[in-house]
Amino acid sequence: MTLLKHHLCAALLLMEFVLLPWLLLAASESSCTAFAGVPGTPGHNGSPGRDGRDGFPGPKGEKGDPGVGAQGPPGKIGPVGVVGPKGDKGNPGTGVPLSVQSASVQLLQSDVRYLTDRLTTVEKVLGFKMFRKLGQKYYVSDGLKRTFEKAERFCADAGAKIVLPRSEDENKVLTSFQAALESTYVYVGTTDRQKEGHFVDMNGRPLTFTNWKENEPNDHNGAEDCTVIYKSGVWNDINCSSEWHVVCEL
Ligand code: MFU
Ligand code: CA
Ligand code: CA
Repeated sequence: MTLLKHHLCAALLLMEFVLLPWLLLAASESSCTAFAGVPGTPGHNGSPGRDGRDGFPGPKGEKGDPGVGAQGPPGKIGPVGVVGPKGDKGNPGTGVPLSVQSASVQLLQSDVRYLTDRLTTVEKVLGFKMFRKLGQKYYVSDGLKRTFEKAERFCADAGAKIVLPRSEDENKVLTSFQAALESTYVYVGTTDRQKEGHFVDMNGRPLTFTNWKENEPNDHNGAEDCTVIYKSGVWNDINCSSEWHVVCEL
């Protein structure tokens, strides 16, 4: 009986981990004798323990450097100032009546015409090799000799006329010009071609100034209808086909 009970306990112990809980309960209600077992192999190392608690707070840090923030935006515009004092009374106007203005414009136009004419004349003068000025007149020459007819054409082409002194002063200027030309004679713009012995200017008008040499004009050989001026400034009638220096007046 005792052996049977022993076998039953061993069987119960064997099935302890595989039989249903009620079998385990039935075994524990009986009394079984224990046997000392063989010592097992040592277990594996356990898993690491939990992390320790946080340390105490460190000492307080040093004070930080001052901030370097950018300059802020400009402030709002100030309030409107008080109204200034009343200005002084204006000066009288400079306007002129339209009629006066129109007259001024006409004067200016007249000045422009005059200056334009003078400039045109001066530019013509500058085209000549030699020139003299007396008053409003310019005397010009290219230094060449021509017959009276060609002299007329030469001066006309320059918008001028063969020189004709109308005063003592003009006669003197022509004389000095003649010296510069190293000329014996210079043609003067007067003839008696229309009426023998009756000298007129190139427009057919009678002369207001003359400076004839003594006994001139003499119509020498009945063939002298043109006029020249000597170096001394006196005049002589002479034939028109001879070539002499030419001076034109502008
Ligand atoms: C005089 C002048 C003539 C010419 C002649 C040679 O006549 O009047 O014009 O020069 O001499 C005598
Ligand atoms: Ca004559
Ligand atoms: Ca003569």
